[in-house]
Amino acid sequence: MLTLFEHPLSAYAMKVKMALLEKKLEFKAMTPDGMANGTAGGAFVDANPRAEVPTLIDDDVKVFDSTVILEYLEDKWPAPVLLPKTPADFDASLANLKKAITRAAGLGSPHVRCLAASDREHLPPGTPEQHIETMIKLLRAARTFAMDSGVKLAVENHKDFHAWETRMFIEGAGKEFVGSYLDTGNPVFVLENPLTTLEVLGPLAVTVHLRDTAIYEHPRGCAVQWVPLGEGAVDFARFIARMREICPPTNVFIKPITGRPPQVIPYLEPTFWETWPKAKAPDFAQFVALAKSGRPYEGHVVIEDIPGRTPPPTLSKGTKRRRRPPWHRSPAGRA
Ligand SMILES: N[C@@H](CCC(=O)N[C@@H](CS)C(=O)NCC(=O)O)C(=O)O
Repeated sequence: MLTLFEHPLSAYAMKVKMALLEKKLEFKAMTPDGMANGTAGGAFVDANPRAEVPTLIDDDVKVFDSTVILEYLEDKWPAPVLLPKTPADFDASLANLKKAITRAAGLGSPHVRCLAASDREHLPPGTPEQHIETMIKLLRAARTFAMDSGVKLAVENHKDFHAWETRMFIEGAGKEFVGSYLDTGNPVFVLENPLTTLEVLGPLAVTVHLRDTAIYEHPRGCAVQWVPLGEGAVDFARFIARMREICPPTNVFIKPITGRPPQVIPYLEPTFWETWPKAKAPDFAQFVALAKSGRPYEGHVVIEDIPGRTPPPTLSKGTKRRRRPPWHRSPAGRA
């Protein structure tokens, strides 16, 4: 079970508790002894050297900083997604979306993040064209509600659809109330160079999230691994310059998720393409060019995000350090 070190009066901890409850995840909440007076210790400080709440323990994984915890939870339990599993689930998906809009409006947020389907392997039965149709129908069904609430739907390009497919349902529904939550870590999982994703979705961006990827050729295709920003193959100088030209004014976030092993994308195997029947050759060429330009990650790396595996104690310090966002890893320390 998940353990959350928290304090009932901490707004940071409340953020995390809301996410845990919303995702219906079981967790044990504990208020650590000795907080804020320098005497905290034990499992709490072991998990978070900053001795701050919230701190989350998920078996071997220890995560701190409320925003990083939210990203961890969303990454591991991405729910609820928009695309209904069956036609009978359409109304439940719409109700979920409306609930999310209501909450965003209640918090004063101009956007609500949405996921179409999380990843390609878990799309419901049907063709990509049918899924795009369903997405348009679902989003349109929430149009009046979203517009009246003053909230724009920000659909993340995840590991589910090519950028041009995502653009089809955003534009098909109506860009006056749906936009792109543009993420640079996911494109490689849909065979795209993040610069291609930017070209396609940039003009619709309502928020931009930066993540870097090491990518390189592999006998079965290529391998990819999320790495700290600036240490992978993505050309961020070019990305930001182009973003300035084509994106509407928007906030840019740094969204670190590292500590995972490299993952092979076996595009040299014919069966791989069954999932991607309409991939576009020019986009794929840009992706292959990126893979050819990159190389394996050679920085010190502790792969900790593997279920059932505990990093040896000698590595735990490095693990903690690398899990911190880049600005905490700077020589100046905590920003
Ligand atoms: N950036 C952190 C801030 C967390 C934070 O400041 N927590 C406070 C309680 S609201 C805390 O634990 N303070 C204890 C201390 O500073 O010793 C987050 O978002 O989680």
